[in-house]
Amino acid sequence: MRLTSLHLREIRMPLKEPFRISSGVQTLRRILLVAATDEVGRVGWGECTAGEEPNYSSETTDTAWLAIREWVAPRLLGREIAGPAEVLPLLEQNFRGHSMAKAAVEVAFWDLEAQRLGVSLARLIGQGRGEIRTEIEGGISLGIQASPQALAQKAAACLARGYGKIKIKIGPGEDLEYVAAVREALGPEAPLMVDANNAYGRADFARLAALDAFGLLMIEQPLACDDLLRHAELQKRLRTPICLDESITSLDRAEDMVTLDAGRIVNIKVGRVGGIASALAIHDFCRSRGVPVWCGGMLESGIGRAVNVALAALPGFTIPGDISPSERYWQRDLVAPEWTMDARGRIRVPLQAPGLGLAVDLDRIEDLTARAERLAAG
Ligand code: OSB
Ligand code: MG
Repeated sequence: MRLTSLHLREIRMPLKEPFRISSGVQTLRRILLVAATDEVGRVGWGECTAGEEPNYSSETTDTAWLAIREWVAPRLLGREIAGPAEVLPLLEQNFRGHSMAKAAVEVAFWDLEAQRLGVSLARLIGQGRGEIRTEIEGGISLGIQASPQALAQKAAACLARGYGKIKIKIGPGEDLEYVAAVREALGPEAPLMVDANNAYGRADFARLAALDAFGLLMIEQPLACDDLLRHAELQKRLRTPICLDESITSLDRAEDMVTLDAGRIVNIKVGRVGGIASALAIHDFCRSRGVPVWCGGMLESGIGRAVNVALAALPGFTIPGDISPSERYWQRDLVAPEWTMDARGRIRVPLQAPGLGLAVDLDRIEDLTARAERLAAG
């Protein structure tokens, strides 16, 4: 396959409600979309998961735009490429970081390949990996709220709505009381977890150990993203499994996590690990080691969500992901049909239509576009 052009667009989509985590708040998403055209005129889509500010990782919408224009596109445009699995190796040579920028374009190659073969993305990536799911369980990630009571009310409503997992964001001072209130509201059996987004340090180990009392499925990324050793120390003191998110930037880091026992569950995000090929490698490794994985979210539009749904259909994704229907985030999404979740909390995996399995609403994208740039083979 050969790319003839890459069309970058920044679209602006207000979230229905602000999303606050320990490291910052998001209200308006500035999403970078990539449309890649191949030599026969097919168009593949990719969504960059970088945020507006460098609080989750060092990447942002603006740094990703720069990285794609200056370094990603020149390596790929006009070049004959055997398949989507060849893209990341080309992008990794003497090109550090910028995983979300790389992934946005890599994903478009997978969409193009699936279209070329006439199969859904889920089937393409599921090939040789056993039975893929026809539906996945939805999960929700709730931002930090004004009070424990407000959060507990929201969480209870989500459980009643059918979500298969409730995740709540925590940070120092906004933790034990919040978790206690939510556990009380949901009952002892409800699938509940917390995500700290790097907010704690060694001085907080006792406080984190107190979370053991709440029967949580896991504690996600309590410590700094580059600190596997202290995660291992903490895991020794916890009964609750640690799940790593920000720390897992590659297959190597997942292997390190297992070697060091720095965590026992992995949150896989395509953007953070540099694309689908890397996500698949992490999935395969974790599955071979009996380490459960689940698919994280980055407040994606319907395009990025399609990738998450396809990934979550793989057999190693044994825990519901942070995958919610379109209506949880947006007044109106930019795909048709929008992503829906039934009363049992199930989201259907599109397996019939080739590629992402849905129509991208170009008029809607045009309306939301704040800037655009076309990059063509030189
Ligand atoms: O840490 O998982 C996270 C959103 C933005 C940045 C980081 C995270 C999240 C989520 C969102 O938890 C989950 C979703 O997309 O619904
Ligand atoms: Mg997280």
